[in-house]
Amino acid sequence: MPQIKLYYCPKTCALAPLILLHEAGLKFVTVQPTLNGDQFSEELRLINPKMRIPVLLLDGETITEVPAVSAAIANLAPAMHLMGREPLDSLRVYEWMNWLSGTLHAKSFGPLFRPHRFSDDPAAFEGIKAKAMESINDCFDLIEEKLTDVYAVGGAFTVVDPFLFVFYRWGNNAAGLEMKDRYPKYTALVSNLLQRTAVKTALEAENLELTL
Ligand SMILES: N[C@@H](CCC(=O)N[C@@H](CS)C(=O)NCC(=O)O)C(=O)O
Repeated sequence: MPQIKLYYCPKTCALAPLILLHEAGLKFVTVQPTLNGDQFSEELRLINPKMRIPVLLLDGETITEVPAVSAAIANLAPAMHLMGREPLDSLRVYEWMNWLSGTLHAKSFGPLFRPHRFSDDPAAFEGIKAKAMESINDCFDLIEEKLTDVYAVGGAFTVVDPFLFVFYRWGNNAAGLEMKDRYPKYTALVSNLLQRTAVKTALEAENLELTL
């Protein structure tokens, strides 16, 4: 059995790999890095110089970035086809994960949560957050348009679904959007995920809620 350690914090994008670890039925431990205000304390730098979570320690290898961490967990449970069953499904998984990470997370929620990283001028923060909200709305509209099923890819659960779950939660709980009214297909995907034991276990373990 591999030695698995996930650096994790409640309410963050690290919820996606946490769900995947539960889905894959793997034995693992979680570590919550200490916070210094709204930044992680310096000791995380030794593990991940980017000072971000999730970080997966897998038999001594350090893996960072949600798409790579998710793929690493998928590799540990090949029978589950978490990166997609067919070659085209896997391409769709890469397409989703790259866009969710680079556009919805980094370019949209990033400036909403931390506008100070985008300007040194506090007077600019409200404008940055407004632009971030525009981008979040555009991304959610596109997600709603793309979904045809309660799973994002290939009619089956893949690593994309828990990542979509994270952003739905942020849209609902952090950005204050009426997700249920505005995005029926996205809501159906999330509602379906909420029935899964792994999702329930991950949410319960971290005392997180999502009421639809
Ligand atoms: N591109 C990174 C982003 C990771 C990231 O920004 N994680 C957030 C939690 S959702 C974090 O560590 N934030 C701490 C900070 O921004 O200081 C990934 O996909 O893992």
